[in-house]
Amino acid sequence: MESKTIKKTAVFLIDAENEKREVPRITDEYPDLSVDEAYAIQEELVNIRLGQGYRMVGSKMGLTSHAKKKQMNIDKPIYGYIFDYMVTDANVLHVNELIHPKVEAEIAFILSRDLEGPDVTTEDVLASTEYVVPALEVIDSRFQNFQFTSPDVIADNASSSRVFFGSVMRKPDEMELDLVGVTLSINGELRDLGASAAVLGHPANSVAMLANMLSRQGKKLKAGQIILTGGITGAQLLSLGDIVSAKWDGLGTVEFKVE
Ligand code: OOG
Ligand code: MG
Repeated sequence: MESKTIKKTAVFLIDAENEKREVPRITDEYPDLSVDEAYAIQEELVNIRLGQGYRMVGSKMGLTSHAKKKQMNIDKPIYGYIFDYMVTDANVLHVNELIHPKVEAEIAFILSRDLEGPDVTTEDVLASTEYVVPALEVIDSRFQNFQFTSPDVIADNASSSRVFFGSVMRKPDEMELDLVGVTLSINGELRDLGASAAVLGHPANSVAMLANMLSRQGKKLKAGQIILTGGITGAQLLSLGDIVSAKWDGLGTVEFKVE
């Protein structure tokens, strides 16, 4: 793909997000779009956001659990980035800012030191983690009907949209991080549940995989960054008026209202 087309496609996706408009898949027009080209579009999109003055606060892994892979019919993990405008302190999701949001329960890591691949291990991640926090990620694919192939969703910054963090912070050695039970409820009704081992056997494996994937692009994970490790359960579609509440064993509760 020519660099002109990469730029044009990144702008197309940014416009869709800004205008809250679902758009056709990139692969409808470019069926041969490769994973590398898709990450090049994502990188362009990230640079446009940085150029607009937004700050990158972290990164995310996606499609790391069986539930998510099955739901989206894609079997390889992907990554994307989280910006400051995606994180809110208030427990409110403004649905009129989004297209067709879904929510998923995750565990997030904050690093105490940089992690640079290749060959980053789970032990390296645990030894470099300042703390873990619970997170509800709101994903909002810019593609019609929330349907896409792997290169499409990579180009679309892994559907990143909003994130709500919990206030409980734990050191990784304070808990069995692969045995964190989580329940996800909407309007008091249990919608899904799981354990954190659903994420690649251990959520720290997801961070290690991300560090190793980034190293192929000469990039690394930086201290202080937030890293979302991926939905433990399938994502749930949200509607106006919903009250979302998730509980993590040992990590408390995160709640928000869809307004
Ligand atoms: C892609 C993003 C997936 C996760 O946690 O698995 C993701 C999507 O499903 O739209 O964030
Ligand atoms: Mg996610």
